[in-house]
Amino acid sequence: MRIRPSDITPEPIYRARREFLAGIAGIGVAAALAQPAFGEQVMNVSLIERLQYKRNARYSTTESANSLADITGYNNFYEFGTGKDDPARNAGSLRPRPWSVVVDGECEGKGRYTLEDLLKPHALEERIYRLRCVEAWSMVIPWVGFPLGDLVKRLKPTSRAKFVEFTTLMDPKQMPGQRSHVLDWPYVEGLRMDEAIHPLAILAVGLYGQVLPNQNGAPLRLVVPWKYGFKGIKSIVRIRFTESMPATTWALSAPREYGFYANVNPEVDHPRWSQKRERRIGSGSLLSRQPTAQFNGYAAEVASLYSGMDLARNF
Ligand SMILES: Nc1nc2c(c(=O)[nH]1)N[C@H]1C(S)=C(S)[C@@H](COP(=O)(O)O)O[C@H]1N2
Ligand SMILES: [Mo]
Repeated sequence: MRIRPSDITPEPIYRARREFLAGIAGIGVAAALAQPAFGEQVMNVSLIERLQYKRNARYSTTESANSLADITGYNNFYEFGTGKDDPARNAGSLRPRPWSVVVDGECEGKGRYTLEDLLKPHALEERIYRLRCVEAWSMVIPWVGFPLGDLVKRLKPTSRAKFVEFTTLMDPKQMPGQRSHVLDWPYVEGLRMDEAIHPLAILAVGLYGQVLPNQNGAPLRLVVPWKYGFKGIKSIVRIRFTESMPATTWALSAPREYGFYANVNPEVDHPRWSQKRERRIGSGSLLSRQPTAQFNGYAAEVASLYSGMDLARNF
């Protein structure tokens, strides 16, 4: 991994993760590598927090990844404030374990799953994906996760299921941003079924080889690399299969600006700014502005999902 000494996680975050790991040991975590704890004594971060996974080169960009400092220090997670540095400062109050996910709606696999049970059958992969925020900045992130489609298959949607809806935790005690009505909480996102089972769509549980930091959506978040970042809902507590299109948070909040599809599209400007270019976070000032690619560079894989659709109307 390309973790530099300067990227080492601050101790409080690290401690929260270690507690988290104690809860999910045995589900792909390198539990055997964990050393015995002595009170709150600091242990070797890279050994204890590393997840077991295989790299997926086929679905990874060769662009160089952003630093862990960029990825964990420049975030959108309005449940912890609307500033880019608010999540890093405030997300310590989130308790990502114990955690469970309710599955309901049009499927056979309804029920409440502990995080351990939800993850158990799924082998983890590292995939280095571009993330393009609707605000015209971008990053490259080495996620660790598994295909959402594998989970969908396992939950056996009925023939009536046309969409998958995801919901974030609602708990103003853990998520102080929910005390302000900046969005209609809880945060909800959704995908059409064919999008959800596309092999590029993943549920992430880690990044840079370690469990997700709270500010990046611990313990479980969606990553859909051909869509604007806001589709990548964090800290998921509910997965529901529906017949009709889910009412999603940003589309409800500003329907002229944010649609259900939210495919990255340099041809369709946001009403208040252009989407033709993007600023790569962390790169030198000369090269930091670069053109945005159709479907964020994943057109060869996903354009066929939208054949026949007017993408200027279905934005
Ligand atoms: N629950 C929740 N999920 C969320 C958001 C949010 O505010 N709340 N922000 C979204 C936006 S706009 C982006 S760009 C990505 C940012 O993910 P990152 O901070 O891990 O890079 O998370 C998305 N998921
Ligand atoms: Mo975003």
